[in-house]
Amino acid sequence: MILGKTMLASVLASSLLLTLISSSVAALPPHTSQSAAKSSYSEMIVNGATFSSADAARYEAALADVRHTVVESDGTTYGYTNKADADQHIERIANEPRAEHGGGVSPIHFKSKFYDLTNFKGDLWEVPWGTNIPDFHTWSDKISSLKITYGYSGVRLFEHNNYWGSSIYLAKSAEVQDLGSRFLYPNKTWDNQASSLQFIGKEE
Ligand SMILES: [Ca+2]
Repeated sequence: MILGKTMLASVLASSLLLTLISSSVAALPPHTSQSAAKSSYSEMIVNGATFSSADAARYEAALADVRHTVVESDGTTYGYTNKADADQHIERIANEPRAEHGGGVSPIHFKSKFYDLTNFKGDLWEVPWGTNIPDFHTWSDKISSLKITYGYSGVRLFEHNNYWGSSIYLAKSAEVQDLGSRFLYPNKTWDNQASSLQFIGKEE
């Protein structure tokens, strides 16, 4: 096929455009933690009021004191300023009747999945039920999405080693495809932040 001048020019222009696009993509640092205000925070209930992120700056201001997040199995999310209030909520979830999980399957067979990238992609780390991890080592500040697959209990992630700092509790069956949508502090999300993990609940 012989290209006319106009067509050739247009082919050149689009390949130039592609070059520009790929170089700007390549210029982004890997695993950007999106520290700028997000426009897509998950809805959070604090003191009975529901906050959504239509206005990220207002959301961050309203939730500035929230340190502990509780995500129920259906994704409903609560924020607490005091750890004791979050503890109480988590205990309530952990003590819910679990008749639906009968059948004698030992929880030891359940593994939760943690991923380096969003949308359950990238390096995968599987953690069997009941293994508290005070220090993620190479997985510190790395998790970007997760699936809590245990039938019996949830998992609480902490910002720092040794179950210290802010926390986010994820009930059984909770999935988070992008921790960048989970508020940690103003200008900071849970993406690439968790450093230790505790199991909440007991084997039956
Ligand atoms: Ca990551």
